[in-house]
Amino acid sequence: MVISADRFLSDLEMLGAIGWVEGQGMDRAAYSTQYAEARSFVQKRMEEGGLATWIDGVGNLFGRIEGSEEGAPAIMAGSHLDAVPGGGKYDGPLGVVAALEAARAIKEQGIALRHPLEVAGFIAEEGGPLGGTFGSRALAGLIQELPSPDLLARFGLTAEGIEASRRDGGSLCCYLELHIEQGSTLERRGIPVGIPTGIVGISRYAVTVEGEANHAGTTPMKERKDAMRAAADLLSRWFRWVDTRDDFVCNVGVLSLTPGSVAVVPGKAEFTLEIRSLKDAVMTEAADKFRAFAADMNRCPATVRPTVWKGGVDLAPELQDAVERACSGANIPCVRMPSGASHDANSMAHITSSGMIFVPSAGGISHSKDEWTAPEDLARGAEVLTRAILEADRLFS
Ligand code: HGY
Ligand code: MN
Ligand code: MN
Repeated sequence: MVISADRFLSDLEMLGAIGWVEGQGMDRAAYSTQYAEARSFVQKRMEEGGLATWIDGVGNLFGRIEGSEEGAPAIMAGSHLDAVPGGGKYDGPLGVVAALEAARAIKEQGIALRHPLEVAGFIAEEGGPLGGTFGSRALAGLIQELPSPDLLARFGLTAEGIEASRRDGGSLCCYLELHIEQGSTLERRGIPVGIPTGIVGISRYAVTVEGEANHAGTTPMKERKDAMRAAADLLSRWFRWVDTRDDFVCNVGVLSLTPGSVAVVPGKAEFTLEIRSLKDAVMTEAADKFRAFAADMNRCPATVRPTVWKGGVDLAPELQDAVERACSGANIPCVRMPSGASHDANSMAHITSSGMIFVPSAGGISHSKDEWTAPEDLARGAEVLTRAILEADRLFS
């Protein structure tokens, strides 16, 4: 092995303890104090490993070791350090700590890289008020619309900081990201490494159903404008249609009622509809179908406001091949597959050749306190990432 598996696993578990709440999972949202503590831990480990470090204008963390070729574009490897509420300890941090271990091992063993190697710990990858993959989208120059002034203030962001975090794609030759699969394909097939060929697109919509708040006891059922019941009716018609398709997935993860009192007929129901597909045209078709259902509401009108659109991306074939060579060099079986989850590699694919590596998720579980991957799978992923970095160093000029 090129890496030190014990050191890598120990760092990953120490990082996983920062923000971990027993019985609940991770509490480490972007820009939280736990996030800052986790980032400081990683930055310190980077510096102990001899990497130069910096934090950019939106809070992304970077570490860097130099290459032998003056002015050569950098290989970047990493992932994100934030977690969904109640999430697991490997979604994101696996890719950051593995990239750090690769850099340390390469430096310690005096392996002469031609290209500089940069380790990225991206911020705000998870869906949230900033739209998800925020840190990597800022780096890739994909933030078309500034967050609102109160969001900027809430997260201590500035327009200047967002602009300053933008990187010229020419300063990179490629990006590699190790990540847990967050699905069950690898486990079911008994294959230890996946090579993603593409990453789904994600679109999200803020849906509002307007009814009329009224007394929950005295208002006759036939006279109610019950926003909750109307939303439930809309969603049951929608999901019946969704079940006739297999080329996209959708989720309603947030729903709120106003005024939200047990004895009041809900006057308003608001929810977030998320649609994902490998094909952007399918996302558009599905959204149009949802809008048609929403337009056909008898007593409680519904509005559908687009809030996020991130198209799907193909991952670089030359990096898929490089990862495959890294696996065969270590006699590790692998399989190419799409990614149903989104990743920072989606942003990075807009400015540089980008590739990913998956390792199995036990039971396919993720975004849950029960997220788990066997230590040998974690270490194997870090080893493949390290070898893929060496392959990339030979591949790119
Ligand atoms: O939601 C996702 O696909 C990713 O885990 N943020
Ligand atoms: Mn992730
Ligand atoms: Mn995630």
